[in-house]
Amino acid sequence: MSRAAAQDGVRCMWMRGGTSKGGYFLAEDLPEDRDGFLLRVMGSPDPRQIDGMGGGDPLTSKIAVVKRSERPSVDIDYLFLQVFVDEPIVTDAQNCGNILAGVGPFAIERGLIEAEDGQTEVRIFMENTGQIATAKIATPDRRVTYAGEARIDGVPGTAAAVPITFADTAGSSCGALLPTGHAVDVIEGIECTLIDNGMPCVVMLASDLGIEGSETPDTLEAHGELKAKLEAIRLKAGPMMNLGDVAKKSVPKMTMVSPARAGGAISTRTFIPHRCHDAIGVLGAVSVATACLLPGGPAAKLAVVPDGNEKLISVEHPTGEMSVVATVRDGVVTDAAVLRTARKLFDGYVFA
Ligand code: NQM
Repeated sequence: MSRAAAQDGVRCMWMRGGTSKGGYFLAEDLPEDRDGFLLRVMGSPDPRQIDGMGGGDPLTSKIAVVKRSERPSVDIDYLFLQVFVDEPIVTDAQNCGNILAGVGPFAIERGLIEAEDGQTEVRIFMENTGQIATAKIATPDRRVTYAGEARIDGVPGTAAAVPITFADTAGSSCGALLPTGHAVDVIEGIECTLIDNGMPCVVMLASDLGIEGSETPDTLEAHGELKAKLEAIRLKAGPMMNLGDVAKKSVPKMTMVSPARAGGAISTRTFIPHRCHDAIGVLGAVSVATACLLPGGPAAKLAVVPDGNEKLISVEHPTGEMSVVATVRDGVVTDAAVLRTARKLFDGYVFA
């Protein structure tokens, strides 16, 4: 740990992005021993992260690293880092569409992008997967505002809308939408769809795993037999999805689907991969929504999907739903849009 990072602190903004929370840094501000520094910042490894900023949950132990982009037609580059809570691991093996919601506002606030009067469109290169997202940020009088009327499930109150569009996310980490070439693979006796439309996910029927699919995350986290079965499937799915040995990786995510209960397309419970998500990840929801469109796959057996090329697929989760608007051409999802919000919580210096 450099003495400066420990004693003088490092410039950092803490933000809620969607249903996640974490530290946002300019790439140039991070010390050389980046991972050691971030573990100290979060207080990992420790289940409570009591000696750091993390909240004892993978969803509040997240980092965005942002810089001005040198790529054509792109404004900024965003690298997402997951800091494990109870292991000394910092990984870039996954992307995060929730933390992404804060990246545009952060870049404008740090002066990397000049705001328009009203709304500023920010094109973001997602370094983890090499793809581009476009976020629209509310900027009345050329200043970021976080206040607004948009509501997303899993976050109390309302905030300024941050609509985000993803294009060409198929095979983001696995090289292909269906890395095995099949809509169904049987692993440990369970029918699985191994899919990556922005986030590597294993999609299974909740009923095949012996659960209803409406249980609370706490109930599912206490279900030792279920967790052992999911991990056995995950460790086999990893190499099949071109992810290699996933024992120490946060992908693939494990989603169990059941019939929608609140008028949506499908209901989900997702392990990410060892804790059960209170909601569902953004790109996780895009991948699950895409799985709903695969004839013969477990999700398509249950999903209620509208006709037409612009499909609103409401993915239900433990604290509500996430609406994915998928554009479908010739049976292929070409792009997907979601609505998120973000909030600046503090701006200052964090000490390691
Ligand atoms: O899938 C949690 C989250 C995520 C990831 C996770 C995410 C996404 O809710 O794009 O947002 O699956 O680890 O922040």
